[in-house]
Amino acid sequence: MAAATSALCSNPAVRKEWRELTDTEKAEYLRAAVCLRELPKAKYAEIDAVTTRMDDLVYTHYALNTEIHFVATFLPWHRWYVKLHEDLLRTECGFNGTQPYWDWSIEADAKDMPNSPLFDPVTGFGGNGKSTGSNEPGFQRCVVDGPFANTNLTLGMGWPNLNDPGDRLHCFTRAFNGGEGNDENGDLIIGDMQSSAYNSKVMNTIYGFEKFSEMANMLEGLPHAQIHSIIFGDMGPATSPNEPLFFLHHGNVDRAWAKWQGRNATRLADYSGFQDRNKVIAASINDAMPILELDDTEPIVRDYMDIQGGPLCYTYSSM
Ligand SMILES: [Cu+2]
Repeated sequence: MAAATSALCSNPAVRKEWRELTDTEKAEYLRAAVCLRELPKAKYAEIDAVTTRMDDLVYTHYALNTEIHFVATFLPWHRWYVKLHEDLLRTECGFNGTQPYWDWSIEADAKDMPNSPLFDPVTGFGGNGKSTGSNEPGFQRCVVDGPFANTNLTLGMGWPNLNDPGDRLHCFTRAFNGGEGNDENGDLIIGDMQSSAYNSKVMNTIYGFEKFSEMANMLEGLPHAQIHSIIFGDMGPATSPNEPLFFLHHGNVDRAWAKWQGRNATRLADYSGFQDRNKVIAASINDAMPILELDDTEPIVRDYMDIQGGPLCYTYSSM
């Protein structure tokens, strides 16, 4: 324990749950998140579908899909990515707060995901997509309220082409569902949006694992994946950072890992699994993580194991 705590940063930033923010703090985060979607791209000069600063992040996540999901690096890679996004909000959009997270187990325990305050049109991210009456592909179902419904914020990649290389302009959209298909009118069945996949019972099972690989597999495969699936629309495909809630969702996934780690020296160094989905190349804590053009130097897993060591200095309001 001594070795792990000796390098602790002295004044960690506190990432709060969205509901803990004041209305002013919420508005400031939403402002900065919109700002990043309005700035021009700084990377990927040769890729036409990438036009905004946010697209730089979306394209990176999309193009690396199979290298960063269902492989060992899932958790450290997304820890790095959420931090990079938070840094860009600060350096390029004047954000003066801290990355918030979304503890969706609160909605799950209440079986009330469709009415989450995060979908509030004024103090949140807007709600479910709605039919627009348009015949134009990509514009038939759109989020129509909240700060991201602005038509100036049309998106260049992803929906409705899902996992095809995307260059089709579309509106920001969500398609809430319970994973049960459509009703007799053709509308998606919402139900309780599969709350049993991400409630506190599931999280306690995850916290109970002894090994990193077991904990990480269930965290990624169950609550993490289901949140993407039940919100759907832009949250569904590999271009999911198009959905602004992506960063609050992954803040919570990161919090779950950090909570599991505690300040336990063994767990802060526990990293295992495979670099590839075929499970051929064993993962090492000294692996460099792929980032394409998004940043100048490839981050090393070792530096992203501890949220209060190395390049990181933050904590969560509830651990
Ligand atoms: Cu991801």
